[in-house]
Amino acid sequence: MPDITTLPIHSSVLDDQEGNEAIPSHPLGVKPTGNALLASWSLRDHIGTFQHLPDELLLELLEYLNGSDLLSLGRTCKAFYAFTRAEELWKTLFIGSPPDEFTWRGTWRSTYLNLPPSKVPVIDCSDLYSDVLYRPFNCAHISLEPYVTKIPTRNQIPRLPDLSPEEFHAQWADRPFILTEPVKAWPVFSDWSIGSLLSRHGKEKFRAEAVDWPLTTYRDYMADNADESPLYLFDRAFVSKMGLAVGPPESTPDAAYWPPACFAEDFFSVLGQDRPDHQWMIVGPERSGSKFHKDPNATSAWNAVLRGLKYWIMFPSGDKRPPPPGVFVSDDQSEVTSPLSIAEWLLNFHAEARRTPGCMEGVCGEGEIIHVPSGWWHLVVNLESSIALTQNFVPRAHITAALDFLANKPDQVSGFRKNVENPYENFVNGMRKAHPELLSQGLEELQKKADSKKRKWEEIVHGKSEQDEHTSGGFSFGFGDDSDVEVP
Ligand SMILES: O=C(O)CCC(=O)C(=O)O
Ligand SMILES: [Fe+2]
Repeated sequence: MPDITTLPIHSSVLDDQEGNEAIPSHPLGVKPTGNALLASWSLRDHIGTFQHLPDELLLELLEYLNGSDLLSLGRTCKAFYAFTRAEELWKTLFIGSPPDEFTWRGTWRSTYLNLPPSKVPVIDCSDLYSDVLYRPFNCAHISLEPYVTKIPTRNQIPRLPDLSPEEFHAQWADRPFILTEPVKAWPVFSDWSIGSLLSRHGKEKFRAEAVDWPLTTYRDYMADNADESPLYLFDRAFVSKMGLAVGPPESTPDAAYWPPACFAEDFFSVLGQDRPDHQWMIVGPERSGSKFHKDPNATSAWNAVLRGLKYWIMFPSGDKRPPPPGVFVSDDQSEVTSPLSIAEWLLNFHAEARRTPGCMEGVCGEGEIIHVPSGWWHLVVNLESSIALTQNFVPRAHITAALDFLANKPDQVSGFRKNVENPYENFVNGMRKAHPELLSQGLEELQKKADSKKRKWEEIVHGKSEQDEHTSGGFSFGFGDDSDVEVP
């Protein structure tokens, strides 16, 4: 039974309820499934036995075909033509065997097949009704505006000109905030634009998710793609690739940028060359972004926007807090599933998220920098093409969190080079040499935390078993209260 509530009936002719711009028509004219209820026939009637399969399964079957098989199938009828045009199929084929040289041609299919626009026929598939084909197109065109405006006052991420290290440590290490001033003094803030980066580093390859592309190719992609989740350039080696000097201007000749004073202290620096990945250049078109996640190894982060505009939505985490709406975490917290694209999450969960206690939202503009405290969930979407720099760090307030993570979640530790065998030991040794007192404090806090968990656990087991002895005489675990205790 088609779910006509999931997508608007022939939305291309309707403005949405908020009066935002209408979604344009699907390039092949495909309409949401609900429209089939008003139609006397469908192109799907002509795919023989396959018409008995749901669209999701059809598309999954097509994932087993190579490029030439997809082309052959697409020639058999209009419905299969529309199905074999699904961009995800061609993106997977392209990424599975990327050619050495290619020209970005506006879609993954045209790029994979090296088809100029004049060779892509316009075929009318307007008698095909399929949410599966229409949804990615719809998500690539929704207006972001309703989600990123009218932020309730209680949710607004505080905005400040700047903070001293003392203010940060005393009051702000656990709170998101935006600083409006320090980045404006960085040379890269005045120098960098897509154009200036292209002229200096156009041929250099940068990592964008699973591919390494020359910046010129990525620029072509940014300017002309219709992806629901645009490919995001996220390069951890940009400092060496671009020959940048990073550090305080007083001590670093020709410094391109430096962490603002309040973020300068970073205890992972005791790891030297063995620290995990910690700095990235991030470039992406409008609608690109990062799905909900927490930053690695219990680090905090700053993220500075040089060009563009980013919307942030964040939630604190903790033993007793559920993950953000629409995000699922395994019992041991090791696996996070955010199954929806950013646009689909906005459509389905943003309203609930905005009402959820703890939610913080803000827009970080050019020359501004946001603080992401250790352990906070965040989802980010670019409202314009953007260039940003980000760095992860461990401030003194979160030394214990970092020790705890490295010691107790070794399977989730990430970003260290393969030859680094024991990050926890390295961190403890580095701290012992450089900051012995802070290390003792951190280890003491860790011990207290472990003791308190153990106590709670024993209270539950012991308390209940005693009670049970009085009642039924048997033993049982009973988590009657809402305590959220991990078994030590
Ligand atoms: O700018 C963005 O997309 C956010 C990046 C981010 O959250 C991260 O690097 O962990
Ligand atoms: Fe992040």
